[in-house]
Amino acid sequence: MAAHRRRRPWELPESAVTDEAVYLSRRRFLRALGLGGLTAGGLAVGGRGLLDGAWAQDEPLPPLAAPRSEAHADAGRPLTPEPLPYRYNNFYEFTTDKERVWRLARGFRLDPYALEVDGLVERPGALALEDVEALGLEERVYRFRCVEAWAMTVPWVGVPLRKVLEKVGVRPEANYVAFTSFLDPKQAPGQRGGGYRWPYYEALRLDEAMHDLTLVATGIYGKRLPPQCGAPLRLVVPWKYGFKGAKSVVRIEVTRARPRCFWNDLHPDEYSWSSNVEPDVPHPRWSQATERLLGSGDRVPTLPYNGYGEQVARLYAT
Ligand SMILES: Nc1nc2c(c(=O)[nH]1)N[C@H]1C(S)=C(S)[C@@H](COP(=O)(O)O)O[C@H]1N2
Ligand SMILES: [Mo]
Repeated sequence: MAAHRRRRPWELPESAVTDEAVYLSRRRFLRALGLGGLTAGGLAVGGRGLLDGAWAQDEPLPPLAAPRSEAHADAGRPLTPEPLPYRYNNFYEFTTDKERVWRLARGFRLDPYALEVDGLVERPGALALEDVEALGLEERVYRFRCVEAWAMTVPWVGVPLRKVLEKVGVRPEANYVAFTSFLDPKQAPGQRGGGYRWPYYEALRLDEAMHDLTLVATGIYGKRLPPQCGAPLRLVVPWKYGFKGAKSVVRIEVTRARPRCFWNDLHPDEYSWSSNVEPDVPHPRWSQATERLLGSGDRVPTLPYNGYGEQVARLYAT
């Protein structure tokens, strides 16, 4: 078992989790860009274009075009301005400081990459990224809700996980699907200490994994995922808290017994195994009734199942 941590880094003042010099220079950098208030819940940025200076520092991302799914063309909210989801990340393999992930993940590559799919399947094996994408890439705009109460709306490019599972053939005795992220301490400074048990691991029930909304994403905003967003392939489960969406996944295992999950193992009292978005169920240390939009900084009500209840509530009907 990983060491228990009583407080999560996100409740600490930023200066406590960030080298002071870096912290101060970042403040100056953001001030120079005209970015005033950083809030606990997210970057409160007034409008588009403010991050253009920082945006220019990204490595160019190869285009990844896909037809936009009509059913998922509109998530009922404006899209989060493109640079922001590349500048504010949770990816503890690199750092717990959301605003520094992009810098530390720059140049991160899993090469060669293969997605191992095994366990209770008819045809276990390794899939290349192209094998996954050949199953039919589409673009879908989804709302995204982190358990820390910040939220964004982004166009993912990906394939329903169901298509991957159908390709390998799920055996009848299967009940769950487990996801394992990469392990490479040479590239990921956060994996060289910190008391967490790497690699990151997550899981879904089989019916959740087979649900049409559940995506494996290889792109965002019509381009390949940047490293900080979970390149080359991540999971997206829009009705659950963001941490269920494992990044940089290298293995999918279909199982009979219920797999363990990273955050649920660390703090079962704070992060339930299923972690559906439930505005009426407060986190022990904060309310989940509202969320702060990355970009505008507006606080808006959180919806049951993150607004996807019509599609998924039947999975949980007793
Ligand atoms: N491997 C891995 N996957 C992860 C995480 C992580 O630290 N490591 N963080 C999770 C959390 S808490 C969130 S909110 C989302 C953040 O995705 P984003 O940075 O692209 O917004 O990734 C999830 N997947
Ligand atoms: Mo999160």
